[in-house]
Amino acid sequence: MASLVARGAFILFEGVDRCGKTTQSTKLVEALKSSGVNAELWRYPDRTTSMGQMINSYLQSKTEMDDGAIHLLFAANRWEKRAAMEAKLAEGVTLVVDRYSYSGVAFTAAKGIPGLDLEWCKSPEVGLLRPDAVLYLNMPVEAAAARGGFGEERYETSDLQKAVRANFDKLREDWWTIVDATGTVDEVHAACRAVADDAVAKCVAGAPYARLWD
Ligand code: 2DT
Repeated sequence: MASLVARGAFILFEGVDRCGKTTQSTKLVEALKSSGVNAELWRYPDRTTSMGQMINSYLQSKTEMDDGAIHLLFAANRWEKRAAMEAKLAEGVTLVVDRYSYSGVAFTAAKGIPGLDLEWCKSPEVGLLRPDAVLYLNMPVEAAAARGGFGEERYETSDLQKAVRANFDKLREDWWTIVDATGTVDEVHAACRAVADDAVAKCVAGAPYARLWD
C-alpha cells in the first residue's frame, strides 16, 4: 500500500481592515497548537525582509512608488517566501496566514489605475501555492470602521476599503468559507476552527497542493 505523506495545511484569513484577521489568526494558531497540531502564524506583507522593509516604508508614506511597481513588490515578497513556505508545509507544519495574494489583487485593483485591473493584478501571483482553505471574514466597511476607525497607514480609508471589499466579492470562489465577522470573537473562532480542523485532516490524508489560480 502506498504510504501517504502527511503535510501541513495552508489556511488563509482574508477580509477588509479591522475585520478581526489578526485576532482570529492568532487565536486559531493557539487553539491548533493546544490540540497538538504543529502550527505557525505567517503574515503578508512580511515586513522583515529587505523587500518587506521597502513595502513597510511605502505603507507608512515614508516613500512613494509607482502603483504597478509596489504591486509587483508585494507579489515578490510572496515569491521570496515561497520555498520556505512550501518546505514548512512539507515538514507537516500547518501555516495560518494573515493576508496573501487576494489582498494583493483586491487592494491594487481598488486604486482604479488604468491598466491595473483585476486580471493584470492577478498575473504575478500565478504559480504561487494556493491556500487549502480561505476564511473570508465578512464585515461591512461601516462596521469595521466603527471598531475604532482605521489606522494611519496608506489604504486605511473607508472609500478604499469599500472598493477592496467589492473586489473580494469578485475574487471569492465557491470553495472559500465566508464567515460572518460581526459575531463575537468566540463565535467567529468556532466557525474558523471547524474549517481549519477539516483542512488539517485533509492535508494529513495527503490532499494535493494546488497553485494560483487553479
Ligand atoms: P496589514 O495591515 O495586514 O499589515 O496590511 N496589501 C497587503 C497590499 O496592498 N498588497 C498585498 O499583497 C498585501 C499582502 C493591505 C498592510 C496593507 O497592505 C495591503 C493592507
